[in-house]
Amino acid sequence: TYKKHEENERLFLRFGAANYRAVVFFNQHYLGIHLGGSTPFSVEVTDYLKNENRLLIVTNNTRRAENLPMENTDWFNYGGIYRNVDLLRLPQSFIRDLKVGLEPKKNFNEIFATVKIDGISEGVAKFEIPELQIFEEIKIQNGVGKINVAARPELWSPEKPKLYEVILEFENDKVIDKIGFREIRVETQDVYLNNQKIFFKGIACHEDSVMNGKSLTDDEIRENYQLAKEMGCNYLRLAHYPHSERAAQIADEMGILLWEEIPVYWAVQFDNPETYMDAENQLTELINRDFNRASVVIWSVGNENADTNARYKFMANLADKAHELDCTRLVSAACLVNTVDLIMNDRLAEKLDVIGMNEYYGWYEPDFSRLIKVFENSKPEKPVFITEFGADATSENHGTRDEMFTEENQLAIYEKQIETLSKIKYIKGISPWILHDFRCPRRLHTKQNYYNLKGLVSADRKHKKLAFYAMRKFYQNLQEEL
Ligand code: GCB
Repeated sequence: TYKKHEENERLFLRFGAANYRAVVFFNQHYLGIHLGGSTPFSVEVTDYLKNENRLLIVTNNTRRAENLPMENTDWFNYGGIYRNVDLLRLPQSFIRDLKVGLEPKKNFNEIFATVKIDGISEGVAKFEIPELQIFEEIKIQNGVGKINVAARPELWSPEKPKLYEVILEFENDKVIDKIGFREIRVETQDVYLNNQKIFFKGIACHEDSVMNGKSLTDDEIRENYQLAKEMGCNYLRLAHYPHSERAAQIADEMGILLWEEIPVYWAVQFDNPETYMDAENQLTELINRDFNRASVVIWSVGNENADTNARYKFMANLADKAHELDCTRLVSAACLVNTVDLIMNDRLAEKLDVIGMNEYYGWYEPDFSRLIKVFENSKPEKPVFITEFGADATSENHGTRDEMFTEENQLAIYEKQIETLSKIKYIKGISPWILHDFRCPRRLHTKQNYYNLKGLVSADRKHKKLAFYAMRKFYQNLQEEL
């Protein structure tokens, strides 16, 4: 039932995510279709409002070869409307977009803001950061405005995740956000956060909980970050699709650096323009959603695909797009080792700021000497992140170091990995696979029982496996060295 609040109000429905094709009808009017199961979208219903209203949303989770992710995923993809749906009551003219950040290469002395207005296209917006004594006006022309302001904010970092209240007002609309200011950049083989070299002590993470599937509560997100912190991490790789927007908001508050990714994952139809559109749209929606989150420092354009010409073109275009949309972050992708020549020579590296690399020596590939060769043979000109390594272990299953699926075996593989990786100077970040065990329909081994068991913590987060402590020790020692 609809009751007007204000004259001339406009009503929108905003879907946090619908997995993975959604068609929206309102009072029997077709309002649109959305593709991509992890990013938000909105529809305006103003023109179709009645006293009694009927909303119909058809969500189809059948994965298709030409979309992303395609049919085969190593996680349980769930389906339906699994994030919040909000009803927005907005004035005739409203703030459609506000992007705020620290202007790069300005000695931390300048803040920028860009604004998009829907409705009246000329006017003046009020931009304020009271704590920094910023009270400015932004001139809006053709629905857009931009300002650069001199400022000296306290910088956001994992040690001190300082956030400022930022307010924008235009006519009768007002948005308030909490925003941190930081600068991330790469120089030769190093990554700098606020001008200081940083090692990314990380862990990968899926969006999956025993109780709530993909719809993690805030407490569950905090629990994940707390576990990562306990392991000594300053960083998480949110694999393999955009996690909820709360994940980045909470990371902003708790001081965790994030890698965010789109599901360009395995056997993508790289030749198909429809597939490219899907990828670029998901990337654009993700960047628009999380642009103001200081915690997000890396956009990943995908995971584990062989270096073919079609794939190079597809992913190079995505990397260019990410750079074009956002010059305040780094762009990366999780690439594969060339296992024939034992070298990292993925051509996509040209387009990336940080080279991500997945490798499973000790698990899928038993011969560790080959990993050592890979590092000897590779001469990357950029920082390398080991975006995955790992091994399955059933929680509390104990045995010898050679016995697969035991915690001791997982530990043995981690120890060998740590020993090898810690000697490689160009490795500037590590995110083993993975924080906790997660549901996975492909994992049919009797030990796995539809779970991927590479977690360092059990699926219910109650038990920490032995390798968790090995990682913790490694990260703690790194701390002292730095
Ligand atoms: C990978 C994939 C990840 C899998 C993992 C595994 O390389 O990127 O999605 O879950 O290996 O456990 O095999």
